Amino acid sequence: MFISDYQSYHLNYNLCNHQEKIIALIYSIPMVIEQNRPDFSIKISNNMETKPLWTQEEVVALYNKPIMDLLYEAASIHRKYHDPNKVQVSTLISIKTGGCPEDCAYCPQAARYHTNVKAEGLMSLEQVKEQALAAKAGGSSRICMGAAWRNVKDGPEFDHVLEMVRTLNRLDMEVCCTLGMLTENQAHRLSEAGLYAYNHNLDSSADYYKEIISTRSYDDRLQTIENVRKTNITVCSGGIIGMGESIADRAAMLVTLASLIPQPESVPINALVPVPGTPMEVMEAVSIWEMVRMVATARILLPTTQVRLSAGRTNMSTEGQALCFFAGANSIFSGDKLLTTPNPAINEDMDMFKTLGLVAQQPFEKKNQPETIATEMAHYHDLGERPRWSRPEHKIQRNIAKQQDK
Ligand code: SAM
Ligand code: DTB
Ligand code: SF4
Repeated sequence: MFISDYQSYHLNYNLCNHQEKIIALIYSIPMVIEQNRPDFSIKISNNMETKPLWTQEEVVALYNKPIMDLLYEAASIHRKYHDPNKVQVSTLISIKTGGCPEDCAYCPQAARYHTNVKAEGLMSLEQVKEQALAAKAGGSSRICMGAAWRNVKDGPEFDHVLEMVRTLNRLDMEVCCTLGMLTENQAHRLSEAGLYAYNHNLDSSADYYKEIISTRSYDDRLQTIENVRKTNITVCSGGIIGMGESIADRAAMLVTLASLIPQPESVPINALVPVPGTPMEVMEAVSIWEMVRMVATARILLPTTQVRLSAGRTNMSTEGQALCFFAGANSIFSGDKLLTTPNPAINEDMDMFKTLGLVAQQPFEKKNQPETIATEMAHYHDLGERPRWSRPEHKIQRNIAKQQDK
């Protein structure tokens, strides 16, 4: 029902484009009905500025446009939907670092790679609260708690994370988590605790994904996003550029993100941080022009989304970042550390905001603060879930080839 309503809107749109007025009139009936339903009107407005169904080829052409044309187009859309001088500021807290069983080729926290990251257990509530308050004092409106987990398992550790969510929501900050794969019941439990956003990145195109991760599937990722969508939690999902993917892969990833219904409220664009000891250590840093093109293309496909300039800012000048903000980026991670790698110092970012005349977005400007439901009143409980998800057999050929080159 949900999908077919949306498809009937697309069909209607395409028919109108082809001037098939009589047929369009017939198909417009469900659209008119749907427009009176509040949630569907959000979906329409999410896709209004963009061609509803972008093809990968069209997006590649957009990405490759002369930079002035691309910037003009993206900035025009940006100004229509957002205050161009306002930037949302999030701070990451690594609540459980390293020792992860997955094989994500970019990640310094994967146990199988030999990086400088030391595995640590779950952080205490006091430490998280202290770091969150410091971030709030530094102008941050959102905390994103990251755990080096493959997926969430019910039990004392997840209960502890739920308590962290309750605690931070009481600080009147937007609370986000990135804990790996999540079942629908777990998503509901986070929602009842007062979670504002859940980050789960697609990371790459479905095709290129096989080159970077073999321990879980792309469909697992989409399923987790779908589970989050069944709750009141907003979706944060994006990817990484600079892992050896083609422009067609970048376009395909954006098409997948733009086709989610509704589109993600937040899309982080990360430039790969090539960490020594990971299979990606040899990758060259992405150029600022690739970042500008990726942000601009994301902005055009995702008009109402907050596009976040994420990992990789330490390599970018103020001028480079200014171009990204002009192209439609309106969110950053602040704080001198991401999860395990460096990020620009807070005072550098404050100077940049001052130079560019940017102001920080206040918490809950885009959506009301979620209510924290006391555990005794909760509808969703610990089911003892220890989901297996998929375990694809695929081995990453590309990394083996790289090892042999050495
Ligand atoms: N373990 C959870 C998961 O994978 O969903 C959450 C934490 S994981 C570190 C969150 C995201 O950080 C990844 O999906 C990836 O996009 C990003 N990331 C990790 N290492 C990175 C790197 N070296 N450079 C850029 N982004 C990176
Ligand atoms: C996202 O897209 N990027 C952030 C956050 N979401 C979790 C993480 C970046 C991590 C960079 C590598 C590190 O610091 O470990
Ligand atoms: Fe583990 Fe997440 Fe890193 Fe993959 S990205 S290795 S799942 S922490």
